[in-house]
Amino acid sequence: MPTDRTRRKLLRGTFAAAGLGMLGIPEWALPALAQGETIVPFTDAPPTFPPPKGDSRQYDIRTIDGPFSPADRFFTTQHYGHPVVEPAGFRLKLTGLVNRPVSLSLDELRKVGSTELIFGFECSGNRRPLQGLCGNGRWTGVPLRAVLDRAGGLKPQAREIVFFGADRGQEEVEFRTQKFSVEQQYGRSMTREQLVSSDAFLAWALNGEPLTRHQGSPLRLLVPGWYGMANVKWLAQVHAQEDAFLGKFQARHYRTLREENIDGDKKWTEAGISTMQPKSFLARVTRDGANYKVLGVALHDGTPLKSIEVRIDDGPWQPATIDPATRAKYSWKLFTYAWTNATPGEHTLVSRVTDATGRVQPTSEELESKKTFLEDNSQYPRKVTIA
Ligand SMILES: Nc1nc2c(c(=O)[nH]1)N[C@H]1C(S)=C(S)[C@@H](COP(=O)(O)O)O[C@H]1N2
Ligand SMILES: [Mo]
Repeated sequence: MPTDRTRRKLLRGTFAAAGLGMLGIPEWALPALAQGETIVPFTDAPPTFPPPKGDSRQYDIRTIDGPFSPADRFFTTQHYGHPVVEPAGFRLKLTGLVNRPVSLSLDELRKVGSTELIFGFECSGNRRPLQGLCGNGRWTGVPLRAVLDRAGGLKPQAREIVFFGADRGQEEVEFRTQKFSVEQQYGRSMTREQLVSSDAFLAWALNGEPLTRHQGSPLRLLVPGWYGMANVKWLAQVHAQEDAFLGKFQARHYRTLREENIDGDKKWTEAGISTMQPKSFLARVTRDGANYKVLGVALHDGTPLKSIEVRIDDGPWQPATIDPATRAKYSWKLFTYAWTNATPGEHTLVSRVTDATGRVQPTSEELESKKTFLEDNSQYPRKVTIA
């Protein structure tokens, strides 16, 4: 008997294959605040975003002014700081169980192909109150499979593909009663099946400009539909191997502990983090005269969405409108809701997203079986006071 989770995964796969793709020709893009429009602040959480700290930066989602997040405001986070990788001497190494190990310069990669990918993602730790570890980009680069072809493809024994960044740091590895301090590169892996069914992409530009150091210059991996940790920045090496990769950021750091009901038994499960759970949250409420407008963000794994809805207080769920400029399969989705008849006093506003496989964004109560804080896609009610 498949568990609920594996069944959902199967369903999701089917729909993802049917994919909406890039259907929409953008008809409108959400503007910055229009003249006469003012922000109605949320009263339930600190209204200020922290200034960039060291190498990390959150995206102040109240300032969203178009489908794509500008490179100089794009959120950024990583474990070992920002290494400097000179584009001139750069080589991407393809090693291990590939038919013809190669190393490719940026020019050689560009000759393999150059296409665009619209992809919005969040860090798996993105959550309330700020929800600022997310962004949407128009990336330029080449599909990973075309680059693997330059290495003659994967050998039959290759079962795991490991992606190493140029950044490294000292880590403690515990083994029973022993502890070792070892240098590790940031490393993430995908199984061959995950890779083949993904649209993994190597990007050298964001919104038409070469990647900044924050964004992983000169080259980064993007795994559309997956949480941020998969998008290895400062990509240095792609290594194919037979064994599972058990590096810290694969095997330990990015996982979720849940209490699950499996065939009538309560079981504690730990699972690695991969694709984004469908999620939405409100970015701001604005007022123009007597008219109120709600703007929100939805993030998902590329499975078509059935609906994004907004609810005011105890009212019914009402459909929100998705900005057609964000309709691409892996784009984040921006949505608006025109709030008419707002009455004076305090109100609670919340959004939820439902995808085509029937997955509904859960409430925090429904997510209580998830014990660790990553993958928090719970509905996030916000309060505003209407004067
Ligand atoms: N090389 C490298 N890549 C990395 C990381 C890292 O520490 N090192 N952090 C990952 C995590 S956890 C996230 S959320 C994203 C953040 O991407 P951004 O800084 O472009 O927003 O980068 C990912 N790629
Ligand atoms: Mo992350």
